[in-house]
Order: sequence, then structure tokens, then C-alpha cells
Amino acid sequence: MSLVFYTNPMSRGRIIRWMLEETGAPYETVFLRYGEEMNGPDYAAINPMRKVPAIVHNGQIVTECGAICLYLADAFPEAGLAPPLAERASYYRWMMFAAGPWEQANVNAALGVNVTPEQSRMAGYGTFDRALDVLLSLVPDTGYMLGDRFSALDVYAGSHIGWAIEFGSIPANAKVDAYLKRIRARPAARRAVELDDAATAEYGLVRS
Ligand SMILES: N[C@@H](CCC(=O)N[C@@H](CS)C(=O)NCC(=O)O)C(=O)O
Repeated sequence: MSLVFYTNPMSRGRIIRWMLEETGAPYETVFLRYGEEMNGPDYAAINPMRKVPAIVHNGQIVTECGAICLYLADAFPEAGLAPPLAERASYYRWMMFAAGPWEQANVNAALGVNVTPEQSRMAGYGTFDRALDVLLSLVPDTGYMLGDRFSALDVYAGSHIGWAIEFGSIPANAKVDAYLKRIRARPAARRAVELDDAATAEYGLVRS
């Protein structure tokens, strides 16, 4: 088994670090600095978008955080990070919502792009406020997004919610805070933060 993780410690790769730690599978990390290292031909052969993260598992390339989370949950079923096949409706639905509409809404808001009511019909996320309401409706009072069992959806959508609060694009509230504390207290989440924090000075925003 070979599993290689391409990342930068100050990137969306933190989502995949957490996911990898949740699987318990051994993996090798390749850090790429922003700039030349990420844009060189070797990495372009793995991700023609020249963006991190990416994984290569037994020769198979997976890019896009949402896809990597889904892939790893299926590749390591013993970790129990995906619900049984017959119960995956909400799992797929909200993973795709977070990866598509929510990502676009959040990035546009951060860039100061505001869509008019007319344009919002064409925008996959409609309006930022509505997309935010839907995202926050996933946050449970107790347990996890899909019920009693933690899943890859908590890693992925939970990371988006945590970042949006930290970057100031959405307000914190007690219920969301309690949920974030709960998922971030997991040993795998803590290990992931430690590993990426330790690599930040050397690889973080330093450009090659
Ligand atoms: N849609 C991609 C986004 C990946 C992405 O934008 N990565 C950023 C870091 S968070 C990156 O590699 N930027 C480097 C660049 O564009 O030069 C995903 O979900 O994995």
C-alpha cells in the first residue's frame, strides 16, 4: 500500500491531514511551497490545477478536498467515516453542497463579489445568506452532522464552518462553538493540527 499526501500546511490540505489521521492509515507527506514548487512540471502531472492538496493512493490520483474525503472514507472502511451505502443520501448531498455552493459563496464574499438578485438565479449558491443558513442548519445540537456517528462530512463541512468563523466571514454562536469544540477534540484532529503547525514555519506562506 502506498499513500502520498501533497500539501502545504497553510492550505485546505489541513482538511485532508485531519481526514488521513482519522483513517489511521500510514502515509507519506510531501510539502510544497507556494510558487515554483507547486507550479513545477512534476506536481502539474499530479494536479494540473497546480493546487494542493492531492493524494496518490496505490498509483491513483485524487484531487479536490471533497473528493479526497469521500475517497479516503471508502478506501479505509474500517475507520467508519462513511455511513452504510443505503444511508448516504444526506452524506453525498451535504458534501457536494459544501464543496460547491458553499465554497463559491464564501470565496465570493471574501473577495467582495456581490451578486444582484437577478444574478443570484444563475449563481449556484443563490445568495450568501441563504447558503449560510443552509450550511448552519447542518450543525447539530448534540452528536454529529449525520446523527450519532462522526463521519467525513464533519471533517469537511465542519472545517469549512470553522474557517469561515476564524476568517470572520460568518458569526460564531454557542451551538456552533460547542459543535466545533466537539469535533476538534478528537485525537486525530489534534494530531493533524500539531503536524501542520510544526511544518508551517518552513513551508507555510514561504514562496519557492
Ligand atoms: N477546489 C480545490 C481548491 C484547492 C486550492 O485552492 N488550494 C489552494 C490552497 S488552499 C492552492 O493550492 N493555491 C495555490 C495557487 O493557486 O497557487 C480543493 O478543494 O481542493
